[in-house]
Amino acid sequence: MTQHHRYHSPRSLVFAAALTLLSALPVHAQQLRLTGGDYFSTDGVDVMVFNNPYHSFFYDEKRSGIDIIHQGVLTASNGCVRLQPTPEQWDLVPETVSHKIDAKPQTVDVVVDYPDYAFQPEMRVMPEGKGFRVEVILSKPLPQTLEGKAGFNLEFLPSAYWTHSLMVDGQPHYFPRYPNSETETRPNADKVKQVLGYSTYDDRGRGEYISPLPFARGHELVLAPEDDSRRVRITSDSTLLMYDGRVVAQNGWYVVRSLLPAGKTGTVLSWHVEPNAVAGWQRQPNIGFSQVGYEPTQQKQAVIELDRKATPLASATLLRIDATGRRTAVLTMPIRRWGEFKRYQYVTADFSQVAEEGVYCLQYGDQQTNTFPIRRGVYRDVWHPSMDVWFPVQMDHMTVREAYRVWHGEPFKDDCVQAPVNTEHFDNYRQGPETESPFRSLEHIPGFTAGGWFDAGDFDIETPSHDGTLLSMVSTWEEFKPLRDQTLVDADKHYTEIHHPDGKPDLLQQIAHGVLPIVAQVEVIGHPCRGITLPTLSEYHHLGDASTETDNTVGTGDERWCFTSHNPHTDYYTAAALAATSRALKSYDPQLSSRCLTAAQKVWRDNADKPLRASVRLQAALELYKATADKAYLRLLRDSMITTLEAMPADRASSTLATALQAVPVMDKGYPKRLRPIVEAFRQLLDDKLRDNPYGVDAVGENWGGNGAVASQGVTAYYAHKYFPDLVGREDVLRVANFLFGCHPDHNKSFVAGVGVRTKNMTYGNTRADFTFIAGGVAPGLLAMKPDYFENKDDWPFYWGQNECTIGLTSEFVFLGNALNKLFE
Ligand SMILES: [Ca+2]
Ligand SMILES: [Ca+2]
Repeated sequence: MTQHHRYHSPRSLVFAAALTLLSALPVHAQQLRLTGGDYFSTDGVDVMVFNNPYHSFFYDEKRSGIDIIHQGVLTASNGCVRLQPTPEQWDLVPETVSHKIDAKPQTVDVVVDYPDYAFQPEMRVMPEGKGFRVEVILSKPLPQTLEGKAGFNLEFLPSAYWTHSLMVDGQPHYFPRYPNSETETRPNADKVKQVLGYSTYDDRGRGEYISPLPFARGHELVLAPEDDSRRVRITSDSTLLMYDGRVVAQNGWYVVRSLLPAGKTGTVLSWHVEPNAVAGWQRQPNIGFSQVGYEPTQQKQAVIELDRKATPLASATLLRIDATGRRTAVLTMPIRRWGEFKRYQYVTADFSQVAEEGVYCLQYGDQQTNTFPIRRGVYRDVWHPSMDVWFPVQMDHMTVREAYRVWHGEPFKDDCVQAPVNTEHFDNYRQGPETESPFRSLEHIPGFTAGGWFDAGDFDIETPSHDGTLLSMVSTWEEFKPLRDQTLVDADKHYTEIHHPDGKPDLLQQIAHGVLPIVAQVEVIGHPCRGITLPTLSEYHHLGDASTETDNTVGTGDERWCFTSHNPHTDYYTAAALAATSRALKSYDPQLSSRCLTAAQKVWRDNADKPLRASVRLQAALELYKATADKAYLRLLRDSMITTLEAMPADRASSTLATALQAVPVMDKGYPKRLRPIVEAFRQLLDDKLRDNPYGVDAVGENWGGNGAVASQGVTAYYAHKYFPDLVGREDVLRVANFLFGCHPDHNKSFVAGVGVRTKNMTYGNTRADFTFIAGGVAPGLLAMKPDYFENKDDWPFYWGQNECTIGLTSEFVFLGNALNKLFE
């Protein structure tokens, strides 16, 4: 409960209210204490100290070092000795050397290492007064090169603090809504190196970089003094400098920093940090339900997420709203306790018995949810925004218009050049000592100025994600034949227009567009490749219209690089995608279809001497058999499909099982009987998930949100239900849909942007700095922080693992959306 009433009450009432509180609650919030040996905690304040080390590949993710979870929200992060005022993602992050949690005397001691500078600062955190103390301890004086550069930083989430005040040594200020603090230019020779020697800054040959200047300085900072849920007081004998990281990177945070002194050892810096604790604070319940609504005949269950300290109520209520706005309670639902999962407890309320069509909402305690429908055909349109809007916006090499808006111009007319040999790239691309292609390093490669999708929020063409998306789209086509046409795609003019039918099914147009760079790889390079991406970090982090990424002129040095290395796994996956695509396009575009099949067969033949023992080879065999009816592929499937699945642990077999189920129509009569025990193990796995958490899916991901696994579970459940309805039911598919549509932890908005009554405000795509969404994109979902925190932020788009939509997940959702309709035909 918030206690804002005191700001507006006469003094006597405040006194009366305070007396009431005194009788009900402890006088003061408890001191921070190490709970369960993991992190410091008190009422509504959790302080994690390097429970989450810096990531070895994503570097600065703003979810490492010292983190503060304030009233259930990650509001401060990156507490650590850092080498820049406002570090960016690719600035150096330290490795953790040691991490000691000591319950007596309640300290956490961390030593980190910057190997490039032989610099190993120690940080010690301990409860102090109403907050905690951080000390930085040096065993050797600061290296000279880091004097004036190394400091202790703690970063604060802009969206949690803008619209709030700030007090600096008692003087009133407010947080800038938009970054407007000052910078200075400094010579590049003075710059602390970034990871792998890269530079995020394009200095246009000026030999200088920009360094932010502080917008406030003092010895006592009080952030958000007016807000009990956000107030943090920081004091130090060292000067506290406050920066706005957004002046150098739009995903920057507000940073509080003190420089480490030169020439000193021992405890060289100490801060007292006091995040406000509210005695007896409890998080508000999160009432999870499907924002899309429900079919009358399906099961309907709200999952309510509660603070662990909360006492569950006895019941919840379902209300119906009529045309005059009158609300009528139509069902009192007994609350059933489910148990604990991560940091919360869960209860459920069932309203399956209500089948009358209408507008409804749920009430638990004094909280009423937004409304949702119960009606027949509720899923009919759910996949339309993904195909009508989201996929068109992802189209590379096209100008994409929607009514008055041009989403982007035609990008990358200068694609592409051969990636140089021996290149380690920052986004998980690498080129070995050979080009493995007919091209020399940096030589222009023709044939890549059409087709493809931006695989996510960045501007690369990633081959494996294209393969997965094409396979999923062909499955959607062959299983459901959706003829929807709401998009104009003019491949010759490189022009796409949203909400403009052109007489051709949009799904086939997307398949034909997406496969172009993939088939070109086999035809021009000779085999599938890792993909095509931006050569430099300063190009890679581009925000804005993709057509301004390069100058669109061949030979000027800003072209994307084609990473031409390959391996049997990518080869077989690509062969599968090409073979599947050849079937879908057979009558729509016979010439492209035939190119795809020729390429698929070539890739298969070229790998004949490397018969990979993996399910991806079986997937390629299945797609090739369906495309050619060549019995050699069928023999391989008959010999290996079941044995391959039997050798896999059930929890890793879900997508292979989907392939095996898709093979049912082409296999012998005895096949379903042999497959049945595998489907039984899948049934067991679904039941295990229902015991793990009340949602019955892998709700929370570790490095990336969990929704990819959730959607994949739904697709496998759909095929399992199709062929083994006695083992896997309709509800096993619907559970996945309910989850994606809002019946999930943390908040109850639909993860599918724009689909449902209340949906994600922010997802991460081409428009990632615009605090908005592109309709139909599916958010990655809930992302974990060790040991028990998870979240999906919806006021801050920039966490890629939470909000960066991908073509793979969104194409799986299109399949599921069609499947939901099929279930109720
Ligand atoms: Ca169309
Ligand atoms: Ca160029």
